[in-house]
Amino acid sequence: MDLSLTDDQQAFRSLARDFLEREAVPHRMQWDHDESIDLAIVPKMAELGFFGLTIPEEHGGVGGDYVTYSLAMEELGRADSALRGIVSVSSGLVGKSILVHGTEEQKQEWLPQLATATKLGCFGLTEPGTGSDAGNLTSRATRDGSGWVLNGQKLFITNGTWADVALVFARTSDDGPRGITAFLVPTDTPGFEAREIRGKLGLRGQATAELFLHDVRVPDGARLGEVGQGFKIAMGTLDKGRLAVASSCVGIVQGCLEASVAYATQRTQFGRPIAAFQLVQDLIADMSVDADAARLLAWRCADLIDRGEPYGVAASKAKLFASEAAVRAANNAVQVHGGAGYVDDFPVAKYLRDARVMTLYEGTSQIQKLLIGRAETGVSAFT
Ligand code: COS
Repeated sequence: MDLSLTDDQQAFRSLARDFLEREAVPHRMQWDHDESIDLAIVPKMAELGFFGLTIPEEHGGVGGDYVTYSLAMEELGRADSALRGIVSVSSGLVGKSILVHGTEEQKQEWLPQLATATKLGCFGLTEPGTGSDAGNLTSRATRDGSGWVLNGQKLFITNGTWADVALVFARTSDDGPRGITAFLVPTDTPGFEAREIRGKLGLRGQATAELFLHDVRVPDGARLGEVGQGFKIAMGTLDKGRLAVASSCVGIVQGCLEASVAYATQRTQFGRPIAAFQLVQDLIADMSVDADAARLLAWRCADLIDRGEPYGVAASKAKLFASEAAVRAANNAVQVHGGAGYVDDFPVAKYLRDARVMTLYEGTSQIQKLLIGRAETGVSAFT
């Protein structure tokens, strides 16, 4: 489905698809079994421009608009959501936070490296005691002369063991969300430790870690934005992150649709391809509608960003719908495949496992509904 995409947007999409069909699709099951992608693909992805999208050329990126970014995230989701996470966390959540809130010095230090993936970033917001209630986080940053000392723990951090820099949100006063400050912490700083979390249901090729901060000392120059501005930085960045997750989910739905059509048209039962049965077509039709609807919601959000319009609620709607659609489509794709869908001979079991986290991270479906509900009613469920 195309909606007046420019030649450049279409060209990037087909370049991305060809690359991922060649470099990712043949290996994704192995990476999934190994619980690690082969990191040799990262510089190749960077060469194609995945990490530099929407980061201006003057900061080492390749520029480009958010519709192109959405197309890239969709292709990554269709191929392997574990790869999408590396890009959208490192150059998305971390890179975009620096781009919007960083000093010139911070931009020069980090953006060219994040945009070319010579360095990777991770986003340290979630803690063992605070997931949805991010404004209540308890990691602390205390003044120490001209710098800061950070202590605390972070949980479920994508790229945690691979990252060179962690964007850490820590409490600098007891003033709820207004008492949080953001810091760019090089991961080789003494006292910083990342431990990999193994045995995830999905996204097994992607590093997910627990972070421990024991008296981690950073200069004041590591502070991103003003003291007390950290929660707003996190929320603003997550709005764009939600577009990335939504687009990636479009890719999962699209992948499930393609796999189901391919299987249903060659698999015969009762003397006919199972695609001929109305109940199988029912499942496939739902996937097709979900792919279109989720894609249009993601593109609408991307277009709003490109036009400089408010996009937070559009991001929540896209993320809510697309993530739920990805779980639905993957579940139905396994149904179309029958027993064959329950093993790794086809991609649909992995799609189902990978899809499951999409309704949880970067704001659960319930949080997205409350944000949409607040926008519609003007009444907050959080206060
Ligand atoms: N962009 C910029 N600023 C924002 C913002 C956004 N998207 N959302 C909230 N803010 C600001 C508010 O304007 C407010 O500013 P003031 O202090 O000037 O009034 C401040 O942040 C605190 O806002 P509030 O207390 O109203 O918080 P919210 O109700 O907006 O946020 C929820 C509560 C639950 C919505 C929020 O904590 C959330 O999104 N939680 C989910 C976290 C998440 O996605 N975790 C996943 C981590 S990554 S895997």
